[in-house]
Amino acid sequence: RGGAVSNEVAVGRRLGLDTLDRLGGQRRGWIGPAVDPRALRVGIVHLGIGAFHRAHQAVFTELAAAATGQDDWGITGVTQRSASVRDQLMPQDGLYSVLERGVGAAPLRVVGTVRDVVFGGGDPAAVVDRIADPAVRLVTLTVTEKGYRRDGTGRLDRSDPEVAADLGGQPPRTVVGQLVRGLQHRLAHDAGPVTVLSCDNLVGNGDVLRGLVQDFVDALPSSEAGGLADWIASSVRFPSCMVDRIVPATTDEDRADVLAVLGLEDRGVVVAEPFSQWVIEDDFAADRPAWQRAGAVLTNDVAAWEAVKLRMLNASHSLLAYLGALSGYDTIAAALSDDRLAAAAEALMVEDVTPTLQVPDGLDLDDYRCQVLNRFANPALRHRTVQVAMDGSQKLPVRLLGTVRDRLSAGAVPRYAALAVAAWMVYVAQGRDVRGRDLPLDDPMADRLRTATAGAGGGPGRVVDSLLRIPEIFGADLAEHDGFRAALVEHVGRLMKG
Ligand code: CS2
Repeated sequence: RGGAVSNEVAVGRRLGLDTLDRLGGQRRGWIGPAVDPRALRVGIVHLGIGAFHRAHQAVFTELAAAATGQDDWGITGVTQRSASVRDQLMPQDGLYSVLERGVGAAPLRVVGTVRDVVFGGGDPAAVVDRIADPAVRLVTLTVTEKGYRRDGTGRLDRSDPEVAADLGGQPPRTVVGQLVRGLQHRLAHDAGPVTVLSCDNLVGNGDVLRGLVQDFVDALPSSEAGGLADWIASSVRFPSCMVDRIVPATTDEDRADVLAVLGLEDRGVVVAEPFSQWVIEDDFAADRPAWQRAGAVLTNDVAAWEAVKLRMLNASHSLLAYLGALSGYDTIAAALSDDRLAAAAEALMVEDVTPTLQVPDGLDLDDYRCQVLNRFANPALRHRTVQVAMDGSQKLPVRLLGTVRDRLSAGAVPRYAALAVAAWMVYVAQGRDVRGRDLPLDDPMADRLRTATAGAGGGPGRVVDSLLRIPEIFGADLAEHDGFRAALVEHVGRLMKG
């Protein structure tokens, strides 16, 4: 009998257009796609179709299409490094569910806006072709900080072997390579103007991406670059935007919970908090989904929103991740339940970050701070400290070092921003929590970081110097600031004692 039951789940009971149809009106505790997936045509190529995109932009896009009745904003997702998202979603006709957890959670929602998934690593030519499709008017991106391949000065890292290979004319493997080759094809086939929208946590994400695309084009032989730079300047826009939703990695328990509600197996489940926000610079080369109908804000002042979000939310998230992981807390919510850590997160926002911000119209910064802390405290999310701790070399400059520089130039040493950086340093150098458990160093610069700290010996001064002298992270200026260094040494010394 047990065998028959598991067969039933394995065969024919997986989420897909037909199995969903067969459920018909039996909808208790979940809602189906807001649009008819079969009728949707693709208008968006999304690079980096991880959990975050599926829980954020894809939902806004589906709700916008439902509000307007438009059927031409389906999404082709590109998975960059592994084929797993394609293998999860394609047998399900692109369908997946969004499981909200926490107070105010909406019912489970099945999303039908992703119509196709391409594995960029396995089929780079397909990515270029999709970007060049005349029906596509938008290319959106969530490729994380490291996907941009920037060097220490923020320009395209031409010493990166994959960037160099893409420049040499290989089928592109890097995001900027995919974009430029796609744009080149668009120009050649007269496919029309397109908007490229970065949705990653970078300062001025649109400007950053425009600059990297420019660097790539400038490095091409003039025969290839001819006309491309001009066409990009006239027909492509790179608006910036601020994205916000906490999306922890999906677990087996999440998938089991969805099976129980839906009665169908969904291998593409994404989990999210109820909160979701999107503030987008209103600068498009062609049309766009009516995202404002789904609650997004279109504005001409994204920079202020972006700074608030990165410096308040992401910075305190990182502080809690490193201090929390070192103290043996597995989740952000558990870290925040420690009064000392909660006080440090609050003080970071109040004392160090607030004086550096220009507050956007209509935002109450005190409310914002309380809301951020409440969101972090959501016990149902189980967002792991080691997940947020990933890629510190890429995240620190964006989240914390802008605050550090602004405070130092105002003549103040930012104590709590320094504490967050120090906690990262101890996380890297020590690699163990108070209970002696290993902490994973998941970072594109991991080897470099390990080598730097391995030679540092035990003392706090040596640990600080070994990392502070990495210019790709700290520039040349911060290593030279005595007050900042002294604050780091003091914190590192205390944290290393446990
Ligand atoms: C987090 C973010 O993993 C991290 O580094 O700080 O992913 C954070 O959850 C989102 O930016 C929230 O919008």
